Amino acid sequence: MRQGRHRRGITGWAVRFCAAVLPLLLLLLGPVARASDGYSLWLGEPAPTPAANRIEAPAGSSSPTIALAMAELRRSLPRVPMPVRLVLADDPALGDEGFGLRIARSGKGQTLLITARRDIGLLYGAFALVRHVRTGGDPGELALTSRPAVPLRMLNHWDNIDGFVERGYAGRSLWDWWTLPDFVDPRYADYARANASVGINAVVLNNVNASAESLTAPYIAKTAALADVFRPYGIRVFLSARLSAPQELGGLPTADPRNPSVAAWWREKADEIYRSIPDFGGFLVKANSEGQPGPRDYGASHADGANMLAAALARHGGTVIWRAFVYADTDPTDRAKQAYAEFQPLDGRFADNVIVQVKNGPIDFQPREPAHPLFGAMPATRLAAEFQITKEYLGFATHLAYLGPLFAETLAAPTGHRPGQTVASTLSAIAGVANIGRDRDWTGSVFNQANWYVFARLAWDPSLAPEAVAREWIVQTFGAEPAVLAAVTPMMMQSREAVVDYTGPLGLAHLFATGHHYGPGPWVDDLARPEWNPVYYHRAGPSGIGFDRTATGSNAIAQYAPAIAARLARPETTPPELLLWFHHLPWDFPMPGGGTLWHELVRRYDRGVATVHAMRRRWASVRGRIDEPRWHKTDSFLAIQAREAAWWRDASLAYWMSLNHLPLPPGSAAPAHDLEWYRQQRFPHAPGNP
Ligand code: BDP
Repeated sequence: MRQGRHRRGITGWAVRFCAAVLPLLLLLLGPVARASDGYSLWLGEPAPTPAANRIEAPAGSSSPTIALAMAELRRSLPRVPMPVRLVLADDPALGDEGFGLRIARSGKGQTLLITARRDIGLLYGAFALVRHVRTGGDPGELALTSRPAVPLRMLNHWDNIDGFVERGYAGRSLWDWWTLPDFVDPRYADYARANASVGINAVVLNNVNASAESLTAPYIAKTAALADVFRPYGIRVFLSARLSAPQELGGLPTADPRNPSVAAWWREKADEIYRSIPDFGGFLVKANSEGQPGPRDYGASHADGANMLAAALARHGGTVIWRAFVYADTDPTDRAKQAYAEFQPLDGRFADNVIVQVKNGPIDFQPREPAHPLFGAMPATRLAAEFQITKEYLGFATHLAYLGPLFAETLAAPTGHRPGQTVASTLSAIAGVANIGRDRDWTGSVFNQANWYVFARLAWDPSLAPEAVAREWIVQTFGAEPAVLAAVTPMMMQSREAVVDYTGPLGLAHLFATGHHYGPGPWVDDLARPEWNPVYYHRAGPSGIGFDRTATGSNAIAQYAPAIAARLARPETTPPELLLWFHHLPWDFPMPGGGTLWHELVRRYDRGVATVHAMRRRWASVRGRIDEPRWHKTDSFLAIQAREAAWWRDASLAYWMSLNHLPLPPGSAAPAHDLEWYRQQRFPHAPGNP
């Protein structure tokens, strides 16, 4: 007995010793990555001595964009065993922005050719070549052409001119409006380079909840300074326009788009902007939504408003991007139906240089939504899909949620209007609400950089698999170690579904606390407008839960093409992920896998929390293989996420149980606190809340 105790003692000591010393040894001996503060994004730290490749410029042509392509290849291309030549060639297959990468063989040996019709294609081709080689591709095997699926690939910044970023979790605005145009921060060029590396070609600089002041002469001069920086990178600037600007700035008595003096004011404003910014992209407009002014204030339609602005921009080649995200407090119907109800009847009435920008789902950037019914339903109108890259509803900057699967899910969704038609195939533009701020790592966490990256890669090519993009990002961001790829890929791929599971499984949505949207508030029922309250969305009570959007309820399903509507009409044929989005069901509704709806709901909450724990374990396993600053910050954030996933689960279950009075299934832990405790949590300083 004594001996046994002694042996246990030695074992215990050895375990403690190993636990303390082994990580240190690993750190000293292991392939520790170079420290990074995240500033260089996926583009990598500059090599101490650049590879001595031979790079040949295109004959007889030179432009700032080509100079950037040459500089990028010199700076970032690892050593390749042949010269690289940039060639401008009029190959229609390449389109305006596409490029080809291939090997030309001659008596003198091999040359790696980057071909494009325009200089921007050469820059994109240069970045693609660097990406190919840095992710392990063989330069000797290159034979590809690539052109973007949609002509406009944009970031929408929700930045106010006072530096505050609405729904921003990465610090203050990147644009220092105060010191522009005199001081042009070198960071603006770094931003443009990052965007060009993944094919972003348009940026809206200011918040959709716009201030008219952005359109005054001083701000036009500031915008022009940014446009000058972005131009060689192939990026055009747009501004959000406040529809009441003719009144606020011009002193007109009205902003009715049908009024000739209003139209004249916008024409002159457009002329003024184009004098400083000849390639100005145009205006983004949020009208008659959440209190913004718009044509409906005057009984005019969205088409009246958009077409008036379009006329002002048309002679300069500009575009109006008009958002379909509208809902009005005067409209008592299901909020999910309002955009379609207002816009679909206007199909064919928008000018050619108008694009209607539709959020990915019918409500508001929730962790999961069905695709918006407008996609495919306005064949005579150019449409954009709008995604949120910033994680307003997915845990801000601290929760790890790789959004590739979310973006891809919408882009690949069938519209049902034509055989084989997907959301992606209906688009003229793809927009993402940026997650970028002045934080050193740009996006508040290293993994949020992946969301900027995957958004842009999918905007270029919606058929890319999110997992392949994740792997490509991991290798460029952390290096090519197999152990890192093996641990980080599943972390990323499971992360978005984990957030869905612990915040709103089975199609529940909008259960967030008021205003800041940080943390759970499914019980909130006291806000002025019905659709501001989570109880409006889940409709839970003693007998069941979910929003009936079938014919017996709001009949929102009738906005989808018949084949899709027919499937959504019955719970049995509705994807379980969207069940409670479309159906109100009894708590004991039998689920396909056996068990009741209540048990399945709890199982998913538990699964969400468990996945975050698994993510933490995987991250722990790569300690020492990723530089300490980025490893440590992510580790701390995962600890926050684990705590908050449990908080979401517990608060939600405590609330559902207060309604259904059902016990938890065996093995599922009781919430840590009573419901009242969760209801009392306050976060007055949560970031990003206007
Ligand atoms: C909501 C945000 C709000 C935005 C709005 C929009 O909470 O800050 O202004 O979307 O897209 O999700 O206009």
